[in-house]
Amino acid sequence: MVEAFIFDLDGVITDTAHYHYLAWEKLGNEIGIKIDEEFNETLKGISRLQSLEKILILGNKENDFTNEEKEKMANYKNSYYVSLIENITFKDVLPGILELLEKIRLNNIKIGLASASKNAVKVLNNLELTKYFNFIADAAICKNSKPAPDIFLMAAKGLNVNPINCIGIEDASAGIDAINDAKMYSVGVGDREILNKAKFVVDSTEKLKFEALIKLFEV
Ligand code: B16
Ligand code: MG
Repeated sequence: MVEAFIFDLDGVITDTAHYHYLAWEKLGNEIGIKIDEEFNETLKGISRLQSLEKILILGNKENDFTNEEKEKMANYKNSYYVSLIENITFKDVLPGILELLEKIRLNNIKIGLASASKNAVKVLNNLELTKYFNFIADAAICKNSKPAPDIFLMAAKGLNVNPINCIGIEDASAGIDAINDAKMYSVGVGDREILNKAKFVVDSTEKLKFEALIKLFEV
């Protein structure tokens, strides 16, 4: 029996990946590292500081900065990102998500959030979706970020459900690994080849249908 659906945020509920990209691109320009959209794909689901480390490696600058400087750079990126997400509204909810949340709630199944983003609460509020979530796992106090299962396990614990009775939904390969390691049923949204470890994949959020997901889980 499905006890809970646990959602990733960026790339599943709304498409903030582009804003993350614009913010990293701005920082990259300041420190002489060119970041393109293809490279940005590799940052999906990865924490802020891990993303910065990857960017520095890309520019062969991984040994050029102190931890304090790295923190300053991450804060600089985040300030710009936060200014970009100010303008998000309910119109930015991805297709099919509101219907899915409504059906899950109507069926008395719990809903959790397992995002790597420390801005998740702000984004959910701007989308006007907070009321659907029974528990929002806090990335700020999560020890190991995706692909570790910690944030999904934190969500299951907060919801008081058994992980094996949860469906996790993710757009990033690191997130699918996290769901699988948490022993949840993994559903991927996006490219089948990138998400090849997911138990079930759809190519867009509008194909996330409640009845089909419940059936898959119960087979
Ligand atoms: P922040 P998700 C992730 O969110 C993003 O995919 C990733 O690109 C970002 O670096 C990470 O959140 C941290 O975000 O800088 O706002 O704390 O996909 O796990 O919802
Ligand atoms: Mg994501």
